[in-house]
Amino acid sequence: MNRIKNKWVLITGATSGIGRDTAILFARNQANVIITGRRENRLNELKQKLSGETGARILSYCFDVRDREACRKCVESIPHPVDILINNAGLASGKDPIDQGDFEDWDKMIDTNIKGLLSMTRFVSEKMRQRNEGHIINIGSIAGHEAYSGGSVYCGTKHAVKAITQAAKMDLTGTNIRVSAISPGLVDTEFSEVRFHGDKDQAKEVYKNLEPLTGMDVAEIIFFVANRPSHVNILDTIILPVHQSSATLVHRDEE
Ligand code: NDP
Ligand code: 8X3
Repeated sequence: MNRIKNKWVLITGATSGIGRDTAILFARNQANVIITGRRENRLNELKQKLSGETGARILSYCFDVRDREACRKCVESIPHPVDILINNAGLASGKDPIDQGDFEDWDKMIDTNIKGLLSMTRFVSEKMRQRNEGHIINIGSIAGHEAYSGGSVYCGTKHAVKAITQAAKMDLTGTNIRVSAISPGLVDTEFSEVRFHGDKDQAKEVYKNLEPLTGMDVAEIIFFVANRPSHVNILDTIILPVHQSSATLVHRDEE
């Protein structure tokens, strides 16, 4: 059963990876999709593709989730109530040990993964409470359930996403608003290239001799979580490739 049809779904970070595939999947399932991100050319390309292929109504807003006023302006400009907010925009920047971490990397991760997600949630949830309906879906990570060396700040931000999800669910107790987290392991997107500051070779090593998840694998789980009957709230889901068993335990085929 498709309960998503005609819903308005706002996806942050829809220019790449999980967010882009989620936008495609929801549009193919007749949702109206609001795509956001900082790269305007990619937003335009996706908007054109989805409008042409699916006939879904697509809106796009180009902004940085670290800019709180831009988040406010986006939410205030949307001409329809947002039924589902998918807080997906996020990144890892660097993988340095704690004593060598780069403050600029740390700020980027904290300001995007925590504060950006909070800004969007604050503005959208206020309106959801007024309507007594809605669904907030936060993209967490296995790194929000476990920590690993070199991930002190990234894992810290994703642990924060887990805590924010749990507390928001409690704050909204008694309303019809649902709150969920999606916590994937290794997904082959632009994530590792961004983490290693554009070093494609280093990024490739992350997925070497292993079949990672795809953005669409995760999009399908997001869709499943969003498409439950209105009395069902999935609070979290951990999704791993079959050859990944924890944040750090990965089996790779021999060369
Ligand atoms: P990608 O790098 O492919 O996509 C990240 C998206 O986030 C892009 O659309 C990017 O858009 C957007 N984004 C990043 N920073 C900002 C910002 N400041 N303002 C607005 N948008 C921003 O990576 P993924 O698809 O893998 O990542 C999506 C989410 O999934 C992230 O939260 C990540 O932490 C999480 N995740 C990823 C995993 C993986 O292994 N890939 C595993 C578990 C979780 P633009 O640059 O145009 O702004
Ligand atoms: C991204 C997955 O394992 O690199 O959240 O932290 S991992």
